[in-house]
Amino acid sequence: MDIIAHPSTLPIMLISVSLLFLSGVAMGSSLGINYGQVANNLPSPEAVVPLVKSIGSTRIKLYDTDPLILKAFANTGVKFIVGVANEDLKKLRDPKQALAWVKTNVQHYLPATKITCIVVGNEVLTYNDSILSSNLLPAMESIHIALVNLNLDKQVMVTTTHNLAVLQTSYPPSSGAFRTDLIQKLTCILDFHSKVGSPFLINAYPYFAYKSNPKQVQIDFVLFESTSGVVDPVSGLRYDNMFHAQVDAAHSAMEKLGYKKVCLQISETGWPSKGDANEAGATPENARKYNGNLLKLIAEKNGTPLRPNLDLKVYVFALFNENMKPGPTSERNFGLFKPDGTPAYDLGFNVSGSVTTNTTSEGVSQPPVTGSSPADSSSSGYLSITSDSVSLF
Ligand SMILES: *[C@@H]1O[C@H](CO)[C@@H](O)[C@H](O)[C@H]1NC(C)=O
Ligand SMILES: *[C@@H]1O[C@H](CO)[C@@H](O)[C@H](O)[C@H]1NC(C)=O
Ligand SMILES: CC(=O)N[C@H]1CO[C@H](CO)[C@@H](O)[C@@H]1O
Repeated sequence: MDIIAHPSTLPIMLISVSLLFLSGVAMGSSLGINYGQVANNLPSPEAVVPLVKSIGSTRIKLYDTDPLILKAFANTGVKFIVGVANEDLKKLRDPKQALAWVKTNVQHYLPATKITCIVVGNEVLTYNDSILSSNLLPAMESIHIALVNLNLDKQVMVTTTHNLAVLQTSYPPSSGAFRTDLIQKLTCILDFHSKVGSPFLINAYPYFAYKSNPKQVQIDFVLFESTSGVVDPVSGLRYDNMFHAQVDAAHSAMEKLGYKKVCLQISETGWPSKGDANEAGATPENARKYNGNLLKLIAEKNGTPLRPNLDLKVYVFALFNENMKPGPTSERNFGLFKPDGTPAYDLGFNVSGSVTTNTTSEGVSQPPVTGSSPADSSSSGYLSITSDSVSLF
């Protein structure tokens, strides 16, 4: 049984989904979080700045180049990854258009806003749209050449994101292999990464594997709470969570094509706190366990069984619940925070820095710091919807 099934039901995130990189200051970790904007009730980017700071974020990645966000985060030291929408790939394979795009959407904000990477298209290859797919690498190349011409290629990387479904085989992890019909394209893309030194990005959701097969898949294994784990019969490596198994399946697939040295990063992962009746596992408690355990894992910097020394970069999906996302209820409930800035559930981790209680220009109240212990100072608080200072760290 392929316990690491990839649902083709992965969220359609064509537009305006952005990513935030969290760096747990207290833990010295490097965690990212998606800052999606498919919603009509989110706070203004200015109001999001303190929220991001409160959770120790130092990196943000956008699927677009939202000027309001890029301006709001100027001089904050936060590093940005910005995005090109799939529908713009066709245009941007033209080097002239790519140069104009980079000038307007990247160079314009430098150096005040630290844009470090451009994600060209999201999950393009798994749309099975041959025209869209054929524009992917040319667009990546044109944007890279534009950066070279502007002398920005050393500070701004070019990449794209892939759905885990680019894998044909994902279990056991050592058998990880790309879909045969995508191997040619992926080889060229990996070759590009290898040449320019940019990372290969995968969106990986153990949640979907669980949701599609809740009777067979052990919840403890997907929530990082397994005690026994699973041994890969070929490599002999023991996996105690599905996330690492998915990541190493991708590592194996890359290695099979000869690209062991290209750096793999996880551009999206997460767990919804709410779902429809038929969406097993979508609860606040499971979301807290998944994201909390993930944070802990990343803070430990132990790498994966196959790559024990890897400082894996992971971006959690998402900063906010997004009320305009289509699909089942879970799609609108992946956020760590509600649109008003209060936690969507007991996040189980501390925040550093103060969170303002002032009302924003849009009338959205910023979260009060709640649940602080009496000894807590006003400069640091525990962001929790419970008064119980449960913390994983
Ligand atoms: C794309 O093609 C693959 C392989 O033929 C198939 O398994 C998958 O379901 C298709 N996905 C979509 C979204 O059509
Ligand atoms: C989290 O914050 C609370 C309240 O300030 C504090 O008591 C607790 O020790 C903190 N936990 C960690 C792990 O920092
Ligand atoms: C308008 C408003 O509520 N302003 C407050 C913002 O927060 C500072 C610091 O707590 C207060 O001093 C302001 O009065």
